[in-house]
Amino acid sequence: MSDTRILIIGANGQLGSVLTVALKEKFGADNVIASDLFKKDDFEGQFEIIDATDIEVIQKTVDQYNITQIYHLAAILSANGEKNPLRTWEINMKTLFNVFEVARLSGVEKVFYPSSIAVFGDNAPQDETSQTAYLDPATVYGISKAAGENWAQYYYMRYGLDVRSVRYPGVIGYQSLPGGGTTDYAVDIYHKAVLGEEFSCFLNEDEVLPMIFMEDAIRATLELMDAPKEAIKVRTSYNLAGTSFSPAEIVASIRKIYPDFKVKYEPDFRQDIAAKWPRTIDDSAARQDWNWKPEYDLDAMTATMIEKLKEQYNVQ
Ligand code: AKB
Repeated sequence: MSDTRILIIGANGQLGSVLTVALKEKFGADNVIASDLFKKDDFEGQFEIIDATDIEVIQKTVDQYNITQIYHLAAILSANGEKNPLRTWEINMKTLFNVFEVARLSGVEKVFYPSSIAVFGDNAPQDETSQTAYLDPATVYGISKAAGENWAQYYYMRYGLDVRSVRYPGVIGYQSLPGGGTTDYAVDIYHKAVLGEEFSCFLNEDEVLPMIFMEDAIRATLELMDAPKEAIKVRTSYNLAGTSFSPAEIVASIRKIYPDFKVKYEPDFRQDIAAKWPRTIDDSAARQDWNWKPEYDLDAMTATMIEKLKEQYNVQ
C-alpha cells in the first residue's frame, strides 16, 4: 500500500483531469483527492470543492486526508489572463502562496507547480531557447509563472520544501479541452477536422510554437515527481520540449488523413502573444537530470488524436 496521499488542485482542467486519472492508476484511487471549484457530474472518486484562493479550505483538506503531495494546477492562462490582468495576477499568485504555505507548515513532502513557455519574452532567443534564457514575459500569465518559479526556488532554499516544476509547452490531448490559452488552437483543430468542419485559426499559418502530446506531458510530470531529490538540479522550472510546429504544418499533417480539410487564417490578439514565445526549446537539463525524452512527433500525435476523437464523436 502506498503512503503517498495526493491532493490535486484544479482537477477539472485540461491537464488536471488527465493527471488525476494517471495518479489514481499509479497510487490507487483511495490515495488521490481531486479538487476544483465544482465537481463534474461524471467524476468518479474522492473529490473536494476547493477555491484555492481560500487557504483555510486547502489546510482543512490537507489535514483531513493526511496529504503528502500537492499538484497545484489551478491558474488563469495566457489569453484569458489578458482580459483582466490584475485579477489574473491576484488569482495565480494567491493560490500559489496558499499552496506553498500550507505545504511547508503541514510537512507536505512534495509539491508540483506547472510553469510554462510563457515565461519567455522578447529577450530570449526563439530557437532552442535555453534553460537559463532571459525571462521578460509579456503576458500577466507569463509574469505570474516567472514569479512563481522563483518563489518555488525560494521555498526550496529557505524552507526545504520540495517543489518541482516544468515549463509546459502547449499541451495537446483528446481527453480534455484547454481553457483560455494561446496554444488552444492545436486541440480545437483536430475536433473540427474529425467533425468535417472548416477551422478558423487565430494564429498566422507560419507561427511555430512548442507543443507536447498529453501522454508525454503526463509522463514528464510523473517522472519528474518520481526522480530522486538529489537529481533535481533546477529548482525554478525545467524547460520541457515535445515537438514544435506551425498551423500550416499541423494542417498538412491532418490533410494526410483528411485531404479536403479546410482552414482559414484570422489572427487575433493571441498571434501577438505567440509571436513573443519560443519556437523550439532546449530541454537538455531535463534530459540530463531525470532522463526526459518525448515519444510523440507531429504525425504520431495526429494519428492518435484523430483515432481517439473519431471514437468519442462516433464518426467514421
Ligand atoms: C497557454 O497557451 O497559455 C498555455 C501555456 C503554453 O502555458 N497552453
